[in-house]
Amino acid sequence: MKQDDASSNQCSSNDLISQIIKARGYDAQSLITDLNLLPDETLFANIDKVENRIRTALYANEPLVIFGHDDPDGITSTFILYNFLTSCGYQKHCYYIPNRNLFPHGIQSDFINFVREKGIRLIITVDNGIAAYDGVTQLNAMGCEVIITDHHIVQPDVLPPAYTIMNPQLPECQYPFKQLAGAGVVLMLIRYLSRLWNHPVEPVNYFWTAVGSLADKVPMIGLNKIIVRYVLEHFAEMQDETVNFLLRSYNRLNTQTDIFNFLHNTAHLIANGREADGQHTAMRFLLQSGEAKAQLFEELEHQKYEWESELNRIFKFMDTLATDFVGNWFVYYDDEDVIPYPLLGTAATYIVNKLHIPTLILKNHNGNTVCEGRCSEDFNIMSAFTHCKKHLKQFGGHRQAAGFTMSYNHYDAFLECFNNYLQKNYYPDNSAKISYDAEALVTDLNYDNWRKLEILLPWGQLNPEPTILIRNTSKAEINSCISLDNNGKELPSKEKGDAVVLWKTPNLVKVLSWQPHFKE
Ligand SMILES: [Mn+2]
Repeated sequence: MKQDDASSNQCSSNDLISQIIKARGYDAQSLITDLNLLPDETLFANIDKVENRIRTALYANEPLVIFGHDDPDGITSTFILYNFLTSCGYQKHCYYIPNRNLFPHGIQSDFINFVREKGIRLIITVDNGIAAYDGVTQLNAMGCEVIITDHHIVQPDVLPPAYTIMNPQLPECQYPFKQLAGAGVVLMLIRYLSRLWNHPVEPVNYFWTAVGSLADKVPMIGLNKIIVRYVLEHFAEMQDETVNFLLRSYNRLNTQTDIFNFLHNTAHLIANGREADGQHTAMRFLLQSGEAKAQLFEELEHQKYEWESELNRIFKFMDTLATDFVGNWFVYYDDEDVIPYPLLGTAATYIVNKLHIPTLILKNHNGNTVCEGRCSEDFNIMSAFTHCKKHLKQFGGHRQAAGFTMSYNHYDAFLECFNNYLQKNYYPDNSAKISYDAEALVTDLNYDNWRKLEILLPWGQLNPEPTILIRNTSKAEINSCISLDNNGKELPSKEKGDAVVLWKTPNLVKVLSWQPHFKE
């Protein structure tokens, strides 16, 4: 009997990590993470102009507003800049977090009114602004200057007429890493200010940048990975009142996995808290202390709980839409108002994870049609929207996640345009079979091996949890070692077979594929 390659290669546990490193093409160099590897911030186009303008404002005691965004990346971006200015002795800065449930994305009339009433002349956007051509034009007309810091895709033909723009995606920007989150861009800005002003950047800023970056699902490679790994390795230095507060209601963080989960949990908490008039519960939670902080925390926890129940309801509904779906792209217009506006993107992502095809979810919102689009790496939904822009009022985003606003009477024309683009530019690769990083025995999925894998953290886009092939195993055998994720592929109850599993946490795997074991 011929031995099959795999069984002769009954990999010992030590082998597991080296198999994964090899499968992913990592070398020793790519596993080193050191803040000294961060590029020189002067490579950012316009960063000198940004510094100059903020310094002038600081000396002149000018009122200034940080215009944020109501997701964890926007909240952390706002908080990092706000706090840094406070620590430098800035006295007249405030923030404004728009509420996407009340107004469309970007600079809208609510913010314009706020600026007018407060008599503010200087605005710094964080995690947004690059698509705010009209908003910036209006602010300019009021005599304001707008500094844009953003990480979203630049549309060169509608670049806002801002005082200056800091965005790694600007064509002329020499900064080598383009995939920073909004918080990452702000972190690089304060590192630069800190250098020029001789004022320290507190280590906890890396913590908040990691929270924003993980929440924004930026690729966990390059600088994003360096920043998050720095937090995992130096967590003991990342102290501020909020981190200490959160740790009090958290179990001890013993491992890098625990810290990684703590970062995600913190992001989930501050994803809640939208209010009116530029206020935000999560921002107030971050900035307050003592009893007020504790109360705001309770409010956020409550909202998080409600949100999670709502999410479960939506996922169940999306399941009914996705079951037996046939087609190479998915579109759903939520006429019946089942999906709340803030969950459109989440609902679209859910469908992409299930069906692996480009997905659009639309609904009426404030008299317009709004849409969130999502897709896998085999498509570029932002290019598709750009192609259809004559039908859209406003659009923006990234390759795999973008959104737009349009007037309803353009819907049919838009769909036709989108479909045309898709016919010419989307080639789904159905033949792609599930690949894996390593082969192992089911008993290798143990705690000690997981701990060794922690050098590969943080998991995220382009650096997912390891996928492992286990040959000639059964449901009972896997279950005797580790728990099975309910969302994975169902395993036959008795039959033995070859399974590819995603190793998600020390004691949880999700089955991605299964086939009967091949015997000669
Ligand atoms: Mn962002």
